[in-house]
Amino acid sequence: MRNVITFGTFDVFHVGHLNILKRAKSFGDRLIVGVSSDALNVKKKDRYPIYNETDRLSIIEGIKYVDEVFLEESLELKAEYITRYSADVLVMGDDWQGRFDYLSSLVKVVYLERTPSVSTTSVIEVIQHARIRTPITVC
Ligand code: C2G
Repeated sequence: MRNVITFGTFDVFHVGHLNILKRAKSFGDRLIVGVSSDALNVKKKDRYPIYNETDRLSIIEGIKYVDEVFLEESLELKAEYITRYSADVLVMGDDWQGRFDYLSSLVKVVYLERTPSVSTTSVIEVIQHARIRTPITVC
């Protein structure tokens, strides 16, 4: 049994998130996902996610490629999470290229190319502009 672990905020879930989870699963038999807590997201990105951590955990848990989820409380706890979940492979998007090489004595570290042209930020921008063009009138 080969365990794969990956991490992310997965806010405003989109096809780039789905692609990386699908490809991560293909590296083993079980996929375990550390979903960044709201507090960790504030530290990383200086803002709260749109969806709170409870909802993001539920969404990721519901994806068919995902076998187990947990809350990632700190970027510095990777080694502990890897040991706790007996991970054999760590998969990260290549926006993190090189950042987790120090864990390669514990796990095989794999960076996958990000899906082009989609991000949580771009989705938020599209929604903001869509709201300006087509205001909703409630009467
Ligand atoms: N991703 C992708 N393609 C995109 C957007 C995101 O492959 N177009 C990948 C990212 O590379 C990451 C995962 O989807 O591996 C989750 O993305 P984020 O939610 O942006 O993750 P991030 O906030 O960078 O958190 O401990 C590490 C972090 O918690 C990673």
